[in-house]
Amino acid sequence: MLKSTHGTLVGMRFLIVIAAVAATACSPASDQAVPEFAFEVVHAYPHDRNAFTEGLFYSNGFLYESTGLESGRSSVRKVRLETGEVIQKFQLPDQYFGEGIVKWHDKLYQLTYKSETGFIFDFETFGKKGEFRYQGQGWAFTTDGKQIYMDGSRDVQAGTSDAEIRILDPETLKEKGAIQVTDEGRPVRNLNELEWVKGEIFANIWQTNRIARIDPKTGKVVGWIDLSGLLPPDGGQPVDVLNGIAYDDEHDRLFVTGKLWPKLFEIKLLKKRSQ
Ligand SMILES: [Ca+2]
Repeated sequence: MLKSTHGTLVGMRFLIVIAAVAATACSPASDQAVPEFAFEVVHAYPHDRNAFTEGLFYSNGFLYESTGLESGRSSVRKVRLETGEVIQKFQLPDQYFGEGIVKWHDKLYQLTYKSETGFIFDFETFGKKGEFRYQGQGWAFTTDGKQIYMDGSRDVQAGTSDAEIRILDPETLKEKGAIQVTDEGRPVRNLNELEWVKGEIFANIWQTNRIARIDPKTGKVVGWIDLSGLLPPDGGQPVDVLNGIAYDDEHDRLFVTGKLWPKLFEIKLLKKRSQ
């Protein structure tokens, strides 16, 4: 009996070792490293260096931009890509800090930083049509044409955001789910300006020069884009961080800019050679 039990235990231990080896083989840490991408500038365009860019998307030949900061610096703008000229603008009341924007049919939705209040505008005229509420801070919006994706900054007092992307119903703007975002098993926080690009969500990591490429089905980071050196220091007015991604799906053009940057860039991604 004892021998038999011992034999079973040895057998079980062997099986556990096999299972542990198999689990290690399948663990994220032993997967191939997440690919890194560098960039090549295709074109540089002028950008309003007083625009504290918080939201950006492209639609039908124009850029749409949301700017932040209080005291009259927050706005929604329609911008001519080639010249950076602001051709239409809605100025937010002084107490609001503009954040992410997204187009939904004939409407444009805008988040604000800590007011837990969003605005609904007419897409063509920027006439205000209503407001909506949400929990926590508002950082970023994007859409795949089916639903709306929002950052995960659920705590209005927090200095960082949670490692997730909220999914909203595009008509009611109520949360209907969330994507937990991980990089090789580790949570990825501070997902700022978002953009849906060919089935992935691109996210600026706040206060870095990096963009995470996220698979929305799994939440896993499937690539990192390193934009260090994109904006060379010019010795003039100080600029803030990289923030702002827009994608033109008709012509497959990817645009990026930053807060108070004098330029907006069309870039192409280059896969870095493995280290
Ligand atoms: Ca965007």
